[in-house]
Amino acid sequence: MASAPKILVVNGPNLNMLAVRQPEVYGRDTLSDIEQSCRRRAEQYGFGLDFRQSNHEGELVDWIQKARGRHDGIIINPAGFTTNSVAILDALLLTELPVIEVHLSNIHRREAFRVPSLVSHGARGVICGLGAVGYRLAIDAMAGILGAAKEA
Ligand code: DHK
Repeated sequence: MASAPKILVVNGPNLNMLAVRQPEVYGRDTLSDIEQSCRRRAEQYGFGLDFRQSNHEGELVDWIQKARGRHDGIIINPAGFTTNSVAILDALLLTELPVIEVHLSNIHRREAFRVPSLVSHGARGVICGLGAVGYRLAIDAMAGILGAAKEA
């Protein structure tokens, strides 16, 4: 039997502070709450899930690079690196994996400096403004991309 598809969920800087950090913007779920809900959704599809967060660009780049050949898709909230990290975009591109970009808040309704996203150049699709639900929707979308949607 083929091994279960494995999804990497990568979270950028300050997302470890969810629930404390501007809850009116980013919501009241902790990152751990979001991780648990992603795990439940991934299990429904039979996906393995690696869920990570770092405040350091190089660490994010290392994890993304290593996903090549090890994972089947990447879901990323690049947070404060969205508009400025060529390194993260390049890492995503070199993986040749399907990428879905997620933002908790609607970055298009906020300050002008939060757009445009560089990461979007490497993303199959973008979900933003739906809060923590956006992560679950990204897993649903990834299931569709990987052809696993019917099995859930
Ligand atoms: C998270 C951040 O930390 C911000 O830097 C982005 C994004 C928006 C979010 O909505 O999840 O601008």
